[in-house]
Amino acid sequence: MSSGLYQIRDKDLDTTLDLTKLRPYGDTMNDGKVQMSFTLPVKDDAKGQAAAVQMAQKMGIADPNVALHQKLDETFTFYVVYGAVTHSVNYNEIEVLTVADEAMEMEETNEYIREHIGRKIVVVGASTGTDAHTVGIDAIMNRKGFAGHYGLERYEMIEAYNLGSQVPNEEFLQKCQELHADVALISQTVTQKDVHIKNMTEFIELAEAEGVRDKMILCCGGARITHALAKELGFDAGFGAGTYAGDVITFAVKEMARRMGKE
Ligand code: B12
Repeated sequence: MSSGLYQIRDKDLDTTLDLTKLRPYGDTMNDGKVQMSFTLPVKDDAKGQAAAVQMAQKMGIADPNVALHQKLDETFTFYVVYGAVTHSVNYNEIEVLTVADEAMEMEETNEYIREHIGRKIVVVGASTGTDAHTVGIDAIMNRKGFAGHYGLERYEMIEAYNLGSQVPNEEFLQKCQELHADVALISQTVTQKDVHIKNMTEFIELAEAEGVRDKMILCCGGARITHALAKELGFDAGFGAGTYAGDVITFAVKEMARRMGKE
């Protein structure tokens, strides 16, 4: 290997990382390189590509390059554009509200429940309101689990009830009461026109009106749910994409123990 190659790399490589001006990393530090994709309702030709370039420039992308233009049909074209963002963010100033408890393994959770709660706990979950998406709540509750993480139905110290999808708030709350739920899990996938916010707010109001809000740990989840949003709506915790059963149940059992003073 010639030393010349290393000299070129050393010269070109800006290794200065400034977290107050954080930028995406492509080939070198701070180069701001990103790749994005979108569809324009125009035909696949040079004019369409020029439109994609302008669109990227208006989004703050410098030197946009159309890496791919793919005809979808006569009047729709899919673009992949590569370029450098001209913006940066101050990483040091970012504060995020997150669930602090580190997820326990299934056996560890069972042991924690035995030791701190002293009985099986009841967990009731559903996709509520008009939401028909079941995969998220199944990932958390189904015995076989998701991506190698067992679901709550498999936990020895948990009685888990998955009520499925499109369960009205009233019915869900009634079932929680009938089953003496310790933990209620609500899944919300569709967020169009903020339908999830309306539905989850309605659930909290209902629980408060029935005087049962504080009898259960209330958790919600879905691709666009954050812990901050959940707290704002009156839930105890919220979980987004990439959540496993261990994440939510660790929070729930530790919160139960905290409330019982048996942490
Ligand atoms: C499969 C699917 C469907 C299927 C659902 C079948 C079923 N049985 O679930 C069908 C075809 C029915 C469907 C219908 C619709 N869908 Co759809 N669907 C999808 C799709 C492709 C996958 C969703 C999924 O299964 N993800 C996999 C799971 C594992 O991920 P997850 O849900 O995020 O769950 C994880 C976390 O969020 C979290 N989590 C989720 N819930 C909970 C709950 C708790 C308590 C906790 C702790 C954690 C947790 O843990 C899970 C595991 O990590 C997505 C697009 C996509 N690729 O994501 C669109 C998508 C969700 N659908 C969408 C839409 C718009 C619809 C429809 C409105 C379309 C229409 N116009 O009819 C309808 C709505 C029907 C209804 N009434 O709800 C949009 C939602 C956009 C938005 N933000 O609102 C998406 C994003 C597609 C898109 N890009 O537009 N859909």
